[in-house]
Amino acid sequence: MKIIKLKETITASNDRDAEVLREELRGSHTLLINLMASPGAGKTTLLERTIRDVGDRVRIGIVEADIDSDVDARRLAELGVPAVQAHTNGMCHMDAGMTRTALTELGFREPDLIFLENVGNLICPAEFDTGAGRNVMILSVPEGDDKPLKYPLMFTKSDVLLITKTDTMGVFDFDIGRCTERARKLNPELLVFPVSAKTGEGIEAWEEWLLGETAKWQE
Ligand SMILES: Nc1nc2c(ncn2[C@@H]2O[C@H](COP(=O)(O)OP(=O)(O)O)[C@@H](O)[C@H]2O)c(=O)[nH]1
Ligand SMILES: [Mg+2]
Repeated sequence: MKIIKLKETITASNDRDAEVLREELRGSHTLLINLMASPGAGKTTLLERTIRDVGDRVRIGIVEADIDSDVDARRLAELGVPAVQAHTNGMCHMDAGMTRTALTELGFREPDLIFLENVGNLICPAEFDTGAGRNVMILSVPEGDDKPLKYPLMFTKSDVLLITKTDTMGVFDFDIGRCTERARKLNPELLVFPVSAKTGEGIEAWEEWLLGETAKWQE
């Protein structure tokens, strides 16, 4: 497992760089998923579960972006998938240039599906197009169902909302219907999957979507 240090990209247009990267990924039939959420929402746990469940059907690669540490990339590399840990030099997001550097280190032509676990927070990652084919965000039950009201941009930019830790629903006042309604007001196309990475509840629907999307990028 490699650790790389990134610098913010100096570029005329991140959006254009992201488009170019997306096209290259399309050309190599690799679906890049940008996974965004706050710290502790359950990104790495969901990836562990997903790799265990579908890792024998699609070739998966991992880019872990963090300000420091390599614990997440190690956790996932232990499952036998290629993983790169990217350190963002204090920055709270990944841009397209940083993503390209990390993907080049990983080797992005081999995998069918690459997850970029973006830096944990609900604000900055949503502001930068990484070049990913799909944006997926996680909101965990303990965070509360009002988050679409407070952090609208990420809900607007995402294709999928995973509501995780549904096994804790009895302890927290979280209303899935209310959360979905608030999120869909911002983004009517948003797909919502309530899941628990712990019990496996709802995971099948997420993995079915994932395999379907990966197959589309193989065409
Ligand atoms: N009860 C419960 N705990 C979870 C679930 N998913 C993750 N966790 C816990 O939440 C904490 C943070 O998880 P992690 O995957 O490291 O979050 P990340 O910072 O978003 O990558 C850990 O203690 C996990 O065990 C879940 O579905 N249910
Ligand atoms: Mg993590």
